[in-house]
Amino acid sequence: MVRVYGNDFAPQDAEPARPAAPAEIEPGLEDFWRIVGADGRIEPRDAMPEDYRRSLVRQIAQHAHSEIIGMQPEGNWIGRAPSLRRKAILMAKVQDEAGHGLYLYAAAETLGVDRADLLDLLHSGRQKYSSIFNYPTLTWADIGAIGWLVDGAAIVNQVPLCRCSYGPYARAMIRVCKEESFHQRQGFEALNTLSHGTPEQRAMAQDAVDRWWWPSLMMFGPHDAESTHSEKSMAWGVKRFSNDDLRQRFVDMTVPQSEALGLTLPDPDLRWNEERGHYDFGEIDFTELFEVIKGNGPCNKQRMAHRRGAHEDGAWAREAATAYAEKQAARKEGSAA
Ligand code: BYC
Repeated sequence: MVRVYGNDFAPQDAEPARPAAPAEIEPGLEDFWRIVGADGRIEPRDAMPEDYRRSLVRQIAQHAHSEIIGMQPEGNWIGRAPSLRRKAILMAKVQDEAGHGLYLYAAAETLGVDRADLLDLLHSGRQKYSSIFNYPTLTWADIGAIGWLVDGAAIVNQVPLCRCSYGPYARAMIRVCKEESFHQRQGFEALNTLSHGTPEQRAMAQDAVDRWWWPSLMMFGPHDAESTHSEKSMAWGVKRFSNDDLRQRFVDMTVPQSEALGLTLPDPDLRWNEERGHYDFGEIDFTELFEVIKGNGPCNKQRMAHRRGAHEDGAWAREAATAYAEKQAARKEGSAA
């Protein structure tokens, strides 16, 4: 079992049956399907279907982009954190997100792509990043709500990815999940302080939860029936659970936590269903998700402009690192001669 601290989740306990391998296996891919069928790991030099490789590049790049764009809404509050302690914690968290981006770009590169090209695809709008980072962080309580809800949703989505069939992605996710779990707890703790504080602080915490709840549910993607990649991704052992199953898991885990916080989740249809053994919840506005994905969310333009600017401003650091690496390589060559 993959153990993360906080929202422990043993995904294999209830993993659904995997769609079968194709009836006719392409010559040369017998080992791929044998390894996937036996729950083993595919490594970079192993033969793999071209659409498996392409789909992984798409998902891992999108995930990496989400991590680095995800630094923006939280970075917005580093200079305005209410205490030195909160500021130090937030800085460490935002730095962790940059690290997650790096692990993920490195994992994508094992599939034969270059991170510079992936960044170009992001900057030109040809690759996506998570919808959630297109919402603004209006008050300090948003930092708590992001930690609790957004990182909470990320953990539920990502713990099963620690068991995904592609070795470098699965291994990167183990460390990411441990750190996300820590982030989720810091968000809960920050929000707990506010929800048990003055009436104004409590109102601020409730307002943040009201704004972040539905976008957090959208992070899991469209309903299963509308999910274009799920079927193949599950047959390949990349996705282990469907979008709707993970979303349900998140709701079930979060409702008791909201009760501990003394905050209300903004859904009048949310109630325990004894028969199903799960919480029922209201309809998600998927029109909003698709509009945000298309670039029409409240902060898409701002996020992309900032990202492109940061990339241009960082050119000198990339040039310096390349020059240093070349110098080191030349020195090594010189001493070997
Ligand atoms: N936002 O067939 P589907 C984090 C797209 S990082 C934008 O179900 P799939 C964190 C989807 O790409 C959070 N697009 O896709 C960081 C596809 O479009 P394309 C990111 C979305 O891949 C810092 C189309 O809709 N987490 O949490 O099977 C601080 C159809 O969807 C979204 C990851 O990236 C969305 N929400 O499933 C704090 C995890 N949902 O590509 C926290 C890894 C769907 O065909 N990724 N789309 O044009 C995954 O698990 C899966 O890729 C998803 C989607 C569940 C997101």
